[in-house]
Amino acid sequence: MIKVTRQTDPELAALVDEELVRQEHNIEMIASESTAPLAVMELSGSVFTNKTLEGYPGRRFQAGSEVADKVEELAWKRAKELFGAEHVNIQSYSGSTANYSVFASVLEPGDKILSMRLDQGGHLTHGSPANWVSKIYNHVFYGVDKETELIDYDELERIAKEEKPKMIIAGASSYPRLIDYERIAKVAEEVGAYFMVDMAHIAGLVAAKVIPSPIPYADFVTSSTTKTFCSARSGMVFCKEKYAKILDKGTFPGCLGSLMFNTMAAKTWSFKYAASQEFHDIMAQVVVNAKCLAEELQKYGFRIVSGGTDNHLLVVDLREKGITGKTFQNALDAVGITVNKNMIPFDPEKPGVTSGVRIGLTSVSQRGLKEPEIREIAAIMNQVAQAPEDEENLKACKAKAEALISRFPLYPAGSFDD
Ligand code: DSN
Repeated sequence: MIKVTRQTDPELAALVDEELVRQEHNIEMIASESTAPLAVMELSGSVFTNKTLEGYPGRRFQAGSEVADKVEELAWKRAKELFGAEHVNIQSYSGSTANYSVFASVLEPGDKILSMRLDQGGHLTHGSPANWVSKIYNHVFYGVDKETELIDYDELERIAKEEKPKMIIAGASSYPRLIDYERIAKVAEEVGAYFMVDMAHIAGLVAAKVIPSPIPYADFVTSSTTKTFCSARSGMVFCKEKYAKILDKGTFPGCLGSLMFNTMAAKTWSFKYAASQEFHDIMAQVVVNAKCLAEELQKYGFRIVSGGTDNHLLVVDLREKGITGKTFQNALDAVGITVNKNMIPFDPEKPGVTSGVRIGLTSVSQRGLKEPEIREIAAIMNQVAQAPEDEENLKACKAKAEALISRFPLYPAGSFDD
């Protein structure tokens, strides 16, 4: 797949090979990652890369759009059927720009947004002081209950009634539980706010109908198309038909420029694939595997935030093990298990250190790992946690991790032979 690069830039080709080997040999458990199917890789590098296009089918600013128009219309049809949505806009380049395009469509500078705190599971683009949106809008936040570590819906409702936000956002980067969209939609209606759900992390599970969909309840649903959706690095936005025109105008020309038609083609393929039995079965196994890992780690004495998981990820509180998220992340990395350090709710540690790690099950489930292998991973994780700086221990764990993952190829043999 990189034949020409190999001939023209061996130095770069070698780095691509090195990354393939890294992914092949590692147990990838970053919750926002998945493995792109080969068709997604092909289409992401297809001739649609060459086409500059702005606007919408039938209303493009550039000539020569007739083929691209058919692709975008096919994507709309497939995406709306898959998610049961009234309207979709698939021009976003990512989950972040999907969020920006909704803000650009319906908010004015100074408007107030109520969203989930970043340090309790929310997302940077929902109003973190570190993100540019915080310079434009006013942000207020809800969080989780200290005891249950579930979203504190009573607090959310109280803040919404006091603050009267123009928009309420649900959706998170590290929340392992289902979200009560119906309840938040009711609050939004009562206070006259738009209700937006960012389903970036869970879009694949929603598409496969293994967890409930926010689409019936929210005015706008945004998403990236990587993560559990397992497609190109890109984005999408769904909305009710009554907001279709305002969303399209807010997306282009309101927020974005010319299209990335290559990834749009890849997403179009994924909207078909995500309706397949194969994809459904993988997504169902993702949830089974996440629950299995949570239960196994609990048996080894790890505390799981909120007591478990309903989706593709879990957040592990390491304080009882006497190690930080940073230490555990680095030790696991050394044995070939890739996770990320993560704040736990009310974390006493700094964001660069943290008391927890976030673990995602999408990539390993795509590779075919099931409960027996997940139990092996839990045992390796426990062994790592017992002596995370002992080189002999890490060496032994690495051998176990490599032996395990070598039984489950990342891609079918020969996929990248030039
Ligand atoms: N928000 C980051 C994550 O969840 O890992 C990237 O999307």
